[in-house]
Amino acid sequence: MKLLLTGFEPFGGSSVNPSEQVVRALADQTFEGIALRTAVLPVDRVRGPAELIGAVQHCQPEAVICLGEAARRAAISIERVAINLLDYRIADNSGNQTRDESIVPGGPAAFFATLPVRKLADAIRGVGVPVELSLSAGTFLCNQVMYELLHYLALNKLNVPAGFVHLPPLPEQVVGNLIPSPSMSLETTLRGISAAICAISENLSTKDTKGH
Ligand code: PCA
Repeated sequence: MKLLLTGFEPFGGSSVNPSEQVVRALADQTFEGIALRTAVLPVDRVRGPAELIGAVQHCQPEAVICLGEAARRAAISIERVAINLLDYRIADNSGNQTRDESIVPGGPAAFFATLPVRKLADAIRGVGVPVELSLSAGTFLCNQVMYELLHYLALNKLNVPAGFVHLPPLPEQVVGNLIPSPSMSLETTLRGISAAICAISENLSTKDTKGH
């Protein structure tokens, strides 16, 4: 099974992004029965989604998991839905701060993830890693790439399970915070995402691709 796993470069003044580190670490690992393809996307309103769609066209994956960082999340968060709204709370790495715009004018209000989200959550919990199903991917770039990916797959009638998973920050990103906020070690996050990858592969081999 060919699976595309993506992360994002650092943004918002941080020098690291756990999603980039997870993608780079897992790119060197072998998963039985899985051909893993990886990409690290720029935090740029135009180039981020464009590079993701380009990677999908190039790799022709059978499943796609996009990863990103979410501040203040205490668990790996499997996103159930992407909404057709850009309302950036901070600027992207190119200085764009889009407010109150649609991602695809006239497009559907929302798309549900087509990954088997409940099974992924069970698999992550099964290896002892905190996980939740999330009802909002925000209104920044992660929601945007999830929406654009699901829109592209739907438009092209590609039956490829796809979705987005937000990761808590790494401990070194929050250690200096005056108000304490949650984090997760890279090792723990890697264990959870590895379990999710194996669960998708098992689910695809049983041909049950029920999403939300
Ligand atoms: N997180 C941001 C964009 C890049 C990332 O890793 C988000 O949650 O939208």
